[in-house]
Amino acid sequence: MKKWHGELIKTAFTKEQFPPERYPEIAFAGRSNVGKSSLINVLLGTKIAKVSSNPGKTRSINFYMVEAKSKFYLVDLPGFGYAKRDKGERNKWAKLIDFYSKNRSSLLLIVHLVDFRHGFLENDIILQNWMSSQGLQSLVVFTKVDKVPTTKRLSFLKKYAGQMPPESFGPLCVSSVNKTGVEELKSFLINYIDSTLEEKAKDLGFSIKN
Ligand SMILES: Nc1nc2c(ncn2[C@@H]2O[C@H](COP(=O)(O)OP(=O)(O)OP(=O)(O)O)[C@@H](O)[C@H]2O)c(=O)[nH]1
Ligand SMILES: [Mg+2]
Repeated sequence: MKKWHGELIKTAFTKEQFPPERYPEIAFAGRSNVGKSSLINVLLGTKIAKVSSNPGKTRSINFYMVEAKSKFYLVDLPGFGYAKRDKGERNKWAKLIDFYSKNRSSLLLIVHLVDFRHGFLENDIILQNWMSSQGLQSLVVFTKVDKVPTTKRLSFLKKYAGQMPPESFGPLCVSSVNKTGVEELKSFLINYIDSTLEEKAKDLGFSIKN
């Protein structure tokens, strides 16, 4: 697939700092340290998002404008479940993420990243329940698959299959280290944006197909 070009448009600590809803948005959510920012870097082919081995690195909602087949925003959300931040700060993030996802009509999909080694933990289940209560569409992406030997991957997938929320897409498996699954993820996202926009246009009574 064609290379994606990305640019950091906005770092938002408050809702007033969100950019206008001009393009479709795909948000990356998941526990701290699961590899959200690393995957954004791999998708964009540049070290644009800050990555750290210490959980809790991304503390703002970061909007990246992507120029691919169509233009859209990739949105890097602060990780959740990081106990070392103080409660006040964690509540502030939770409120900001909650506000973002409830009020963003341009938000098409949440990519829920889950560490392949650990599978769905308590916080992931809370996130899934919350997304389905909000009617948010999600795609499950297992990260860091390079950390699991190839011979064990199928049994891990079988183990997690029963925990997949029925209404979400996926799972896809990726590694930001050796780029496993990255092209597949890119294709999924482009096709998803195209078909969702086409559907929305149809609802409005016109076609956007070339
Ligand atoms: N082996 C391996 N390590 C990875 C992979 N993706 C990320 N990492 C490492 O995991 C750590 C956390 O990565 P980040 O991308 O900062 O994680 P994050 O989800 O953005 O974390 P927060 O911003 O704290 O929410 C870093 O040390 C990365 O180098 C992967 O696919 N394989
Ligand atoms: Mg991050």
